[in-house]
Amino acid sequence: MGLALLVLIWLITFFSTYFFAAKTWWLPHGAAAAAQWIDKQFALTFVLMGIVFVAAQLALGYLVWKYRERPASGPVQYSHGNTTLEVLWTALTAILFIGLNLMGSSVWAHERFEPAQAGSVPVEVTGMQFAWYFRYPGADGKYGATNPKLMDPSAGNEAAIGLDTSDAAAKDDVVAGTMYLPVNREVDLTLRAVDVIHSFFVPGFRFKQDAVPGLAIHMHFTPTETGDYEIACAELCGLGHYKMHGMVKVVSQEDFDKWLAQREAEKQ
Ligand SMILES: [Cu+2]
Repeated sequence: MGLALLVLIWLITFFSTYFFAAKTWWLPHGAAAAAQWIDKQFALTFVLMGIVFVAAQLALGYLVWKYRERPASGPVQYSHGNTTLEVLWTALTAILFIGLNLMGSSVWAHERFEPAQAGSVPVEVTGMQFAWYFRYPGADGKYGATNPKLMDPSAGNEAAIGLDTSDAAAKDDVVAGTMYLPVNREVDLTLRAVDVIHSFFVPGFRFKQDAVPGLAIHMHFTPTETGDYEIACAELCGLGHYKMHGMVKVVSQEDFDKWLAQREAEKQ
């Protein structure tokens, strides 16, 4: 029995480590400025945790086998444990955990606490059950007023987020169900949620941030390659959560300007 458990534990360890090492299910290609830093941090965390995981599981299998029940085994003795060892591994775990957090915090803090560069593209993201809407402030650079009483989700776009068309600043606001972004320009994001907490997750940009009702959360990032990128809601937000899906289209500055001008024209 001891030997069977040893083999089982080591086999589970081997296969679970193999799928990570072989990158069988891995992140898509990173297409944002911060992606390489986030991937480095991600890889470092995985390697360190992988070493701890493999060592602990190998030791577990070995000890299960070593202390198996044998005919000659005496009565069981209870051990108090080893206080020095307990203090040591608790301290090491704390150092590892806090250290990795400190190392990774600078990339996140840069996207969160430092303001976006001058000349960045302002986009407001609104999450609602179960869709994403993207608002561009237009030529005046100002988002117009919204009013919850004017919200009509079934009408989509401007009406869905309750844009108050009587507000002068709202006249040139463009609202779309697909996010268009120009390549290599920083995006100044404002995240809002209508009903419950949603999470704006673009795996290709390594970007994830909760959208919380009552808060306007500012973040910024820079897409570096043109193409289509999937948006997922990463917060279980209700029955339709699975279909709360969207697309980011990263295009050239020229195509972006053309698209925005076309949307402005459609509004008139
Ligand atoms: Cu959601």
